Amino acid sequence: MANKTTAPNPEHTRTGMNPGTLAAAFGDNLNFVIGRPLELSSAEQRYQALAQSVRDRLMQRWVKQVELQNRPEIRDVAYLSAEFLVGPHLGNTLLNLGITESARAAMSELGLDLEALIGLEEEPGLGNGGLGRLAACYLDSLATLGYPATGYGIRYEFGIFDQIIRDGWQSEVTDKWLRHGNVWEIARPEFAQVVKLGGHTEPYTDDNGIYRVRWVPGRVVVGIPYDTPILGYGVDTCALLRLWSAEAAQSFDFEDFNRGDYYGAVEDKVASETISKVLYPNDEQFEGKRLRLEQQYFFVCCSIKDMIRLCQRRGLPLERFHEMHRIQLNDTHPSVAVAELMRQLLDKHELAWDQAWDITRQAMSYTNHTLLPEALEKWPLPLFASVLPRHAEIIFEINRRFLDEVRQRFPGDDGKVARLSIIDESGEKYVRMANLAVVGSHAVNGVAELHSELVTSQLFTDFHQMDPGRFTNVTNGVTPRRFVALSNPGLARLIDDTIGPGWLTDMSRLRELEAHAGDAAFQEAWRRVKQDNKTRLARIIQARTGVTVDPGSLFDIQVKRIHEYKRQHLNVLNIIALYQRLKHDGQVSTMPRTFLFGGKAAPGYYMAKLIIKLINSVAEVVNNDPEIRDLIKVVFLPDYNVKHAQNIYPAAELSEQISTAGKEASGTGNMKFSMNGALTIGTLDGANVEIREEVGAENFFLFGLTAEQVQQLKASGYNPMDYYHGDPELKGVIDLINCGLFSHGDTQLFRPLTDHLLNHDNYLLLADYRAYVDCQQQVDHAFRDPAHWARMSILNVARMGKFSSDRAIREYADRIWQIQPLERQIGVQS
Ligand code: NBG
Repeated sequence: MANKTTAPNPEHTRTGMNPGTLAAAFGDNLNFVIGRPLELSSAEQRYQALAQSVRDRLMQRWVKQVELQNRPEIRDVAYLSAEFLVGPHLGNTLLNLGITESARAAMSELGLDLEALIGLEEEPGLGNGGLGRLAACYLDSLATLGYPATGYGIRYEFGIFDQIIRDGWQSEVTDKWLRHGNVWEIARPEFAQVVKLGGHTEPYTDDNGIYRVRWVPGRVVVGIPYDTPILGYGVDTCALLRLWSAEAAQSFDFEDFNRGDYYGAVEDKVASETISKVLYPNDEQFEGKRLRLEQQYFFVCCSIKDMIRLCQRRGLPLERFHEMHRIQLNDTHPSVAVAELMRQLLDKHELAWDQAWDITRQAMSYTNHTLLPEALEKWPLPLFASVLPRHAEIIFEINRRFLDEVRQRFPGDDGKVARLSIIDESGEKYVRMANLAVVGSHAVNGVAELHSELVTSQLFTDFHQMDPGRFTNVTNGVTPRRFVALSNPGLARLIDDTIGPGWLTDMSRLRELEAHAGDAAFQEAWRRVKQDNKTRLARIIQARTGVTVDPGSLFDIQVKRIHEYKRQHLNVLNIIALYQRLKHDGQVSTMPRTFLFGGKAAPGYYMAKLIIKLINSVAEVVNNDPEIRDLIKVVFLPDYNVKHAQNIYPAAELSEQISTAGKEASGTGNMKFSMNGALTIGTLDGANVEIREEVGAENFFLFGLTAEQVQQLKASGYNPMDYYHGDPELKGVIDLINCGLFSHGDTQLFRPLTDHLLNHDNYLLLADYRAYVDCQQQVDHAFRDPAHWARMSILNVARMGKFSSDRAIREYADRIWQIQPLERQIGVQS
């Protein structure tokens, strides 16, 4: 069919881009879609009408692209991820369409405030932290660079919990993000997929005498896709976010119903829908729950079937599946895809094993996001086989063939065979999902240079020895559209005015700022932007916590999930040391500082929750101590999420990236801070290493043991008590916590934390304490010289080009997926 969609026409209410057409579209949508007159509409309904108007403009572009993309020769990327932390859509889509100002004018004509409407959008919290946000940044870059791509995941009815703080403790509140519906998605029941679970397998011989297996499931659920196009910046191309929602295969079991067992009939419906109910709120902690495995399989099965459907619709034989679809496994959560694609190709489409395996390996690639042993997914074999009996068989066969190869290459090396095996047989049997992902992929990457190095030298040593060429690094990146242009419009404007536009899609151009780094007038303008952002954040802090902070103080910020390896409590130890010095030595001076924390703790992670309580307890004492004269303030900003992050990064002056070296795979907050002109205090961990390389050692506050030193210290027998006894200030700090100063005299409250530090200290806080505290004093010193600080800040931004997610996506595209932008793919054939 010919392309009937029209080009954007400024006169069309449905698609026009000027204030007049936008205002008219808004009115139409309010009347015809929402069904309210302006005067009687609620703020929420006005948000909906505006979002609907923007969505129309988005859909116009999407529809066009689908038509272009629907050819057999087009290769696309399927990014499989259990999490997508996309953040609110409205502001970002306006930015990408380039109509923020039009929309502002349109709303103001109607007496409405654009920012207020944007602020009403619920955040789709479909992720835990860095891993989910990375997936969202990658969709933004895929769309912006014009690569055909689909992000496949789960439409959780309840995303990551909302965090509230009660008496200093975290409590969790259900995230009802769909309460008012979701304007940005379109349900596609016509593309529903059926998913089998449980049951058993039956071998049989087909008409040609070939041995085959059929899977007789215990139950069946249906996956309904919900589509959200993600528009690129300044282009008409979109990536598609396709999230699956679970429904019962039949709403009612009529047999039960007729017997009068109404509740029994409804039971199946409830059980089926449970699968996509809720996101597991664990960041880097494996939870071996059956439901979690069902979630993983559910979205993987739907997604693989969807890709096969597309092949068939475009008339491509399945033998060429891997030429059409490149599948990226975002960590091991979707790694059952290896077995599922094999199952589809073997059982359903009757390909031979070798050919199916070839297709699978060429299609798949896997990104590892953590080395933490507690995060590695290992399913007890009996549990795995009871949910996925056919996949267990296929995995055994993959493993048998793979281990035969290992034995041939390394005769007699049983240790190696045991380590490489997809099945852990050292005790109870487990399926090692990371091994499955590596064996089934043609490329495996870590997310920063140091991390990728450790992936090969420590995690997958034997795999690397067998096939070094399979391993590579792609350092993470973040989108400067959301995290600079949208979050920090003042900075974006200043940069535009200084070097001209274009840098948002070519971040190497930021280097042109270097020439202005020493210019006093430019520094002044730079500081003014930061000051405005700090004033805005101070107002938010006041409104949300009641704490008054001085916008003139140094904003020192640590926002990220709460985890012992990220060492928020090391930050607290420094605050207490500073507090002690200020109280006991009147001579000590410090630049006024605001220590800001934010982040969620996994609900079952006791130590992380105790760290939150400690932060709030220290805040209570420090903030209310008249002797401190407001020189330092400590704030825990509740419910850290993408929406709040957008107000935080632009206001930061110091970015805390203080994980134990070797533990943070990459970090991406570190990049967002630095792009917004914050200086980093950090260890040589994850992407910090590369950030420091880029911005220059003189513009980065480095401290602490290296990953290698950490290992050596541990190997030589680390004793935290030595540091406690060897450093009177450190001893004073820990004793102060233990004496109950921060807990209304309760000497036991923080014992689990201090005891752990003194007796185990797995993350070497005490070993790094002195270096950290001294480095913080260098920060204080540097902050006294505003011109010097401004220069360092400007140079940080100027040299952050490498960390745009555009660079990362180009690397995946060229080195792992071998894929071209859509425009070029089409050009190539015509
Ligand atoms: C996280 C790492 C971060 C990294 C993100 C994105 C997991 C399992 N890993 O360091 O901890 O930046 O992934 O790669 O959430």
